[in-house]
Amino acid sequence: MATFPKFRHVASGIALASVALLAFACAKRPASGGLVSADAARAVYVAPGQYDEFYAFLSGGFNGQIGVYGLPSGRRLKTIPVFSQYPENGYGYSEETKPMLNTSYGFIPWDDTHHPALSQTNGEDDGRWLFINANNTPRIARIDLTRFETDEILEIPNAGGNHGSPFMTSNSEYVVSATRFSVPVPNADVPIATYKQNFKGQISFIRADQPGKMAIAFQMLMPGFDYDLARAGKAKSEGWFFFSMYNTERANSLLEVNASQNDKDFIAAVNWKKLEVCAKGVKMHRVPATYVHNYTDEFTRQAKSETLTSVPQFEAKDCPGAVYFLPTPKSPHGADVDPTGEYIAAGGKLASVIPVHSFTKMLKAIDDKAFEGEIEGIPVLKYEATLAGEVKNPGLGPLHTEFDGKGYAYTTFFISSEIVKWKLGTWEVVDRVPTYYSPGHLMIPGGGTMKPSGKYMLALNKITKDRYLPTGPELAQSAQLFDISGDKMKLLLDFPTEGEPHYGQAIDAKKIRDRQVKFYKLADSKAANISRSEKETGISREGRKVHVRMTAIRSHFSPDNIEGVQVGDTVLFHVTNLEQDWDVPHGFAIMGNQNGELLIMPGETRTLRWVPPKAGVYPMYCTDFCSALHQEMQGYVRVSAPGSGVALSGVTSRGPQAAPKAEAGPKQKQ
Ligand code: K7E
Ligand code: CUA
Repeated sequence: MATFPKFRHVASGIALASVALLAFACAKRPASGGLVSADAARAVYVAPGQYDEFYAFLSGGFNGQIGVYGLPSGRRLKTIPVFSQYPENGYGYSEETKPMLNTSYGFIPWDDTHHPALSQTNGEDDGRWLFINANNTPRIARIDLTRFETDEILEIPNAGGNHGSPFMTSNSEYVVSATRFSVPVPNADVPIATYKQNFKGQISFIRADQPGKMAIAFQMLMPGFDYDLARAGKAKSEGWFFFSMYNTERANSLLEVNASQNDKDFIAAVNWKKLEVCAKGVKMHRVPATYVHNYTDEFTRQAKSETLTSVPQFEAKDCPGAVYFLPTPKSPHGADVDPTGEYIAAGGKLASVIPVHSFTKMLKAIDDKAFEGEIEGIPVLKYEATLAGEVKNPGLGPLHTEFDGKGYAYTTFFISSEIVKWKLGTWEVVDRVPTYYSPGHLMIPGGGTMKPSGKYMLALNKITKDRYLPTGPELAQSAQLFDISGDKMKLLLDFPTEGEPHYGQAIDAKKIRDRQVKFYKLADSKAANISRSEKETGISREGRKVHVRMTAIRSHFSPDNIEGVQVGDTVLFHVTNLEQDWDVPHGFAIMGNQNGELLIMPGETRTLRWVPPKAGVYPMYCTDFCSALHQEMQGYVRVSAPGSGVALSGVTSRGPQAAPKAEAGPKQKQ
């Protein structure tokens, strides 16, 4: 989504003068606090000790993470770091997790996430995995929902801005990546002014159904437009995918004006079953491309990076009958498919209607060759030939639509700051509610699948203005929960979110909560530097590298007194958490460590790299309050000058030091 001020500027720039005023007027609306009744409070109250009914996963936008919340309470349960380092648990800082953030551009500690997508079975969210895109440096991540951890990241070559991603097919066969920016393919040093000759759009289909084996099945080159969002077909449109796009003008500067010239842009209908057939044929080539695939092994818990050197690729025109353009007014953003697979609703950001295409009519138009032309070999269908209907005067700035499975659609309106409910088939608006303020996506659990739950809807708002206690120049983004079980939408709750919640997914908690990994079995671990007991710990030197294999268990480290480290050494603390019980992580930090802490799950081994800068004694301790004697869980590392004769040793003393404290205390004073 564009930022608010920019959006307003575009809108006014195209003579919707009232729009800017309206946006401002919305912001001035009185808070709705008084409208929310005690019934609403009851509807979202989850009593102490009770569980929420749904897990919600909201993208963190520019924080590169995913926030996990319970619904209906809105309680935040966890942050899952995906594309950003997370010092709280050492993700991207520990030696085991650093490789997850490798790319062909080197190690990257940040990205921008927009669209979480749950894995599906038979068109229904199944709760196995969650995928999400990195928007800036194009990548897709897979999160395992038995551990709520990022396990795998695949980079997408020949893309610039992985925005239309990672939308999911009905049986998790593929997630897609549609490039936002067209770029030279292969990327090369060319004048930007040669955009029209040299820049290409690109859509990738990524195999997603086997952990550790995400791979680009095929990459299709498209005309040099900007590709925005996507949805898989389902039920009757199973086997198809729909991509929205803007900038069919192929502008490369001042897009807010130059890419708003055409009356209609397109939705691309892509028959991926047909692409699979073409991909097997002679037209597909493996072309050179450098990109990185990162994967965490389940048993070593060590992430590994592999660099790939080619990608299977073909031009859209080389697979005739697989791609069609559906003219769609005015820089469409969302392209959303209803649960029956018949209707494809577009969010024309600057359009005054919501156009809805019919899949059945589209097939007929293709049969009848109802084309109005073609672009780079891709037929353009006639607007009237595929149009099912238009929702008239729905609001200003339609963006995204989801469905309740009861014949209704819900569309967000960014500019007029509201959600509009309309009926599929008759296209009449049946209800509207204000949101506070300016929603981007909305989310109904299962609302993009064949089986929406139809009970709650969450609006994901961009702007909060006066809704919460102010916090300096940057105010929280927010989510608002609505009850959609009846005829009228009812606001129940709003809560601030972590980061910008572009889009979310939610799923019946039952599908996830009973499958949680509670700890890692020490017996099953294949971690290279594990110590399965205190007896297996040890300290060793390998040139300028010192390996400390140590253990953590309530409430001590072993060893906890380490000597013989020298300035100029790199110390690798390989800490195994010996606990074999749920919810007993230990932390590890040493004074002056140049990275995040380690947070080590039970049975897991994690490694902290430390380069001590000067001689002295360095305290280390457990950072996670793990027991009554957590505060005693501490130790020292002595660092000596280079070449000093101090022998390398690591001990935990169990004898004399355990003498009664009353005696030891006074004597040791002075
Ligand atoms: Cu509309 Cu990136 Cu899906 Cu933001 S996107 S809202
Ligand atoms: Cu271990 Cu605190």
